[in-house]
Amino acid sequence: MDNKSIAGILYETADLLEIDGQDSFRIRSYRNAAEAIEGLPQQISEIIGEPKQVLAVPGIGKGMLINLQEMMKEGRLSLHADLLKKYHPSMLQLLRVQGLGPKTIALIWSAYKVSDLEGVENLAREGKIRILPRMGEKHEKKLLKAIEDYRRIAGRFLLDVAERQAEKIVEHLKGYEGVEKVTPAGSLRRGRETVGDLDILVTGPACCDDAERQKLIEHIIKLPGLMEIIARGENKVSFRMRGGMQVDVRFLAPESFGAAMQYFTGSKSHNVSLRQRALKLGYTLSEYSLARLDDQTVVASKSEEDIYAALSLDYVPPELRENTGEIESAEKHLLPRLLVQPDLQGDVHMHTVETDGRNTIQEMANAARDRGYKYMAITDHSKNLAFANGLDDKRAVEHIARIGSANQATDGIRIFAGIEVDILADGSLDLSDSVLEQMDLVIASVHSHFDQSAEEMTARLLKAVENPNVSLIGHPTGRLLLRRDAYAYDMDAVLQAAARNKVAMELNAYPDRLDLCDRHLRMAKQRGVKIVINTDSHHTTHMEKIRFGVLQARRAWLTPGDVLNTLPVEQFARAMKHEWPRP
Ligand code: DGT
Ligand code: CA
Ligand code: CA
Ligand code: ZN
Repeated sequence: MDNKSIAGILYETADLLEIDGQDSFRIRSYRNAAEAIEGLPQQISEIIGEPKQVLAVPGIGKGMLINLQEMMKEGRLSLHADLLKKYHPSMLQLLRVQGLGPKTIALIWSAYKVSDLEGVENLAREGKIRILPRMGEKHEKKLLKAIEDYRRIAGRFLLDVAERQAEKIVEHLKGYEGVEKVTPAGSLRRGRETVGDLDILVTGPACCDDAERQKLIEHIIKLPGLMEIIARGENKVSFRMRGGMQVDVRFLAPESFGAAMQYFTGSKSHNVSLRQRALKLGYTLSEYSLARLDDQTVVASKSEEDIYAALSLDYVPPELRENTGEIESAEKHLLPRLLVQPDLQGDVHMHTVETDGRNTIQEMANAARDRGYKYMAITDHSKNLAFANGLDDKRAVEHIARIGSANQATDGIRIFAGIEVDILADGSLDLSDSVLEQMDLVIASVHSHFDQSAEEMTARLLKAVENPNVSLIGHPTGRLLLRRDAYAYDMDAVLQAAARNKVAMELNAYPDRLDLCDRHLRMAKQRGVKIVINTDSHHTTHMEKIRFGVLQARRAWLTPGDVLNTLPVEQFARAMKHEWPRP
């Protein structure tokens, strides 16, 4: 353990002691020690064998020495660990919110036993913070603002937010005479689950001359919603939008557009590997061109396809450019035929007005049919989700009948009767087996007790996977992007059990979930687990979110064969009863 990590733990301990209402002298002793250790020229680890030297550090007494010895020996501080167990690790994130100090956090904790960002935000929205002692409406407003800022400073944005922002900018630029091509590059083009900043590339006559470019910049900065200009140069303008997103717009000559697209799409580590390959082949690769090393003759620059071809590589789709084997595969012509949206024949996770959805069975079915789907499933919630008016056994059976009648009455699409049943804390399901048996498909999801230990959560999910009525696990890690972490469990064990039992994993396409994530999807594929891509639509307009799922599937190298809802309807129905197609 280095000084920095030691100090970090001591600071956190001080904050947690304060939340715990301990006396100020004790709290101060932890903060003082942390400060002293941060400023120390030598490492504590080097002098820990000489207690006298450690005690000579101002701010460190006998009690603190024992703490330091424990940290050196065990790699942890039991007091810190105990406090975290008592208050939950999410407390630490709360402490990082500016203006939300230990005192306020303690107050909220003692009143509501809430310790996470999302929970506190909900309390504030419901007006439950203002009624606490020494609080008021103003504090509550400030708190909401602070949480919003925290998220913004954390500095990343959901894919759909970034995409919407980019579309507005592209539209604004396209309306300008002399602009020919406008393309977002960077992480947005790669379909990464969150986006840091937008990288937008522009080319056309308006980019080819200094005076023209300055005029174009004048046009750009009239963009509605632009908050501040960060940098204004010859070939680039950077600005920040209301809401905090930063945008880099770059002006390019048409002849180097392909090289720039390649460079600014990234990822950085893909580019590093590609440049190394270029060097090995006697070329140099830059944002302007691929050129020969000896005489600088340009070999390729107009299009990305030209560049990859000149490097003897198959074209690498942007979603794969993360330097996780795509260059080797492109060289050997082994890149997979990635999933595309038209491969999907249905969307099988949807809610209706019967629980927390906004539309009827019929409205959802019509919308799915309009999208060209051959099948869909209604999967309302079960009773454990009381706030969503979840179904009990009796209502679930009645709902099956309603879905059946809608299916009878509707041409052109098969409506499956399903359920999204809660996986209870002990891994049992929220509805009777005799009811679940009657379903065409059963999605089992965790919606409560997220804070179980990894062992408990693993056992819970394994039990659900082993239930013969379960067809797939819904949003398998429960994460909410930029809001809530995945719950911890042994993913490998669960995937292996899923492969054995032929239980699929969902890729929940909703942009704040994207769950499983690309990395876990690839892991699932390697373990032989099939995927179902769903939107979890609560409204007919949500179905279009499916494309964010397709992007993540592509990033995970998935082909149509890896995804069950590419199957024709009868085969899909069998796959939901553990009869997967042979590879
Ligand atoms: P983000 O914005 O954090 O979501 O991620 P990116 O990938 O959009 O990263 P960004 O905006 O910093 O840069 C855009 C692309 O430009 C990046 O994917 C690759 C390229 N790039 C930026 N800096 C470098 C660099 O130092 N070396 C190389 N090879 N490429 C770079
Ligand atoms: Ca970027
Ligand atoms: Ca950037
Ligand atoms: Zn759902």
